[in-house]
Amino acid sequence: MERTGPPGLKSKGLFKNEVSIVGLREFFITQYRFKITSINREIIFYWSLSAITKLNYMHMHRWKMAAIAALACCLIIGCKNDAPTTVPDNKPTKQVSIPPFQRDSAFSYVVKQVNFGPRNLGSEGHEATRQWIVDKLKACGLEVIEQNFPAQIANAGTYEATNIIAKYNPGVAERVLMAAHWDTRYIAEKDTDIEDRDDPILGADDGASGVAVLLEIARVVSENPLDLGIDFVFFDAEDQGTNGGSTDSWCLGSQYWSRNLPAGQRPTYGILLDMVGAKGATFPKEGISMHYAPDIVAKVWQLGQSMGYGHYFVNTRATPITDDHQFVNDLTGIPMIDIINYPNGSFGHYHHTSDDDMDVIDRNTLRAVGQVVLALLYKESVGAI
Ligand code: 1BN
Ligand code: ZN
Repeated sequence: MERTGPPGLKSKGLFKNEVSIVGLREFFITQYRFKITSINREIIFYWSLSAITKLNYMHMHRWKMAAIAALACCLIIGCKNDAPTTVPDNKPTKQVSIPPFQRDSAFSYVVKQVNFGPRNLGSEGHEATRQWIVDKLKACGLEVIEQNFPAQIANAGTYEATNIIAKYNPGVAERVLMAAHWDTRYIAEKDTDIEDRDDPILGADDGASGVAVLLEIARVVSENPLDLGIDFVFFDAEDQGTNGGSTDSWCLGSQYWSRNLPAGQRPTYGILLDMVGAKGATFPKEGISMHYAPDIVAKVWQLGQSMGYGHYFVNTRATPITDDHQFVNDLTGIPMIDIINYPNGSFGHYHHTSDDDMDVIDRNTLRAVGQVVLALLYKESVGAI
């Protein structure tokens, strides 16, 4: 098993994924103690000042005043050493073993999809990828449903599209929705080369990365059972919209899924993964996620930072992005966040260009996202987060 955690955690000789709760507890205890001791220090300081002033009025001997001042100093310095306190620790202490997310496996799933070619609606790559995703999910023992719907693409006709839904622990009431889009854009409208702008993109990051992380999570949970329901949804027709046109021209799969949600079981919340595989990716706290699901954002980003992935899960805000989570939030009321590489309110240089290929993918980015989501799911399953 890999031992590549942050130095502080590694020095304890524990696996990165085993230590997360301990690390969190220590962090909160330290924070709490610091507050208590600074307050104590202030109280002792002002108490000493007033005592010395009063004694001065009482004409006390200077040596007695000096002794009291020295005692106060000792107390102040003593507090600074953060001696153990009896502060109650209200953080969850339940231990849970979090299995490793295999970055090489996820990376191979990106390669596989890219090798199918562009996966825009009506393409050969689209059909081959649909079948491959379904087969992978069935091989994990998941219950798979193909939800077909007609997708109308502006000026490009109507295509048969498919949301792929896979249920892990279908009988368990407490459920989390995990989603990504599996189609790729039919044009490279931002390409620097004007001649290439009509070509479909490979979508290594914009499409394949989210699917790859979800498939690796499906593999891990099928081999390491947990007591939580997971609804994996692979949305189709997310990326066929019109730039500057109607918002509704994007995210057709999530719109259809949201309008046709079966009655009964509803996931408590959802996480969308979009563009989660690029080198140097950063995931800001995106506007729609913050509007509809600030608690989920806080939970995921704090967890990511506590696991040593703070350089991905950054504490910056990003303007709202039209993406599948917008329609799930608007149409179903299920709070859903988007983990998306959108630094400083803009996409990477490769976005919607022919450069969105394997060269932009970094298996460490895939691992960071996958390991944080896995930790979240396993902790949720025992109520440890
Ligand atoms: C994200 C990645 N999206 C498409 N590729 C969604 C989107 C739609 C972002 C419209 C901006 C505008
Ligand atoms: Zn896109």
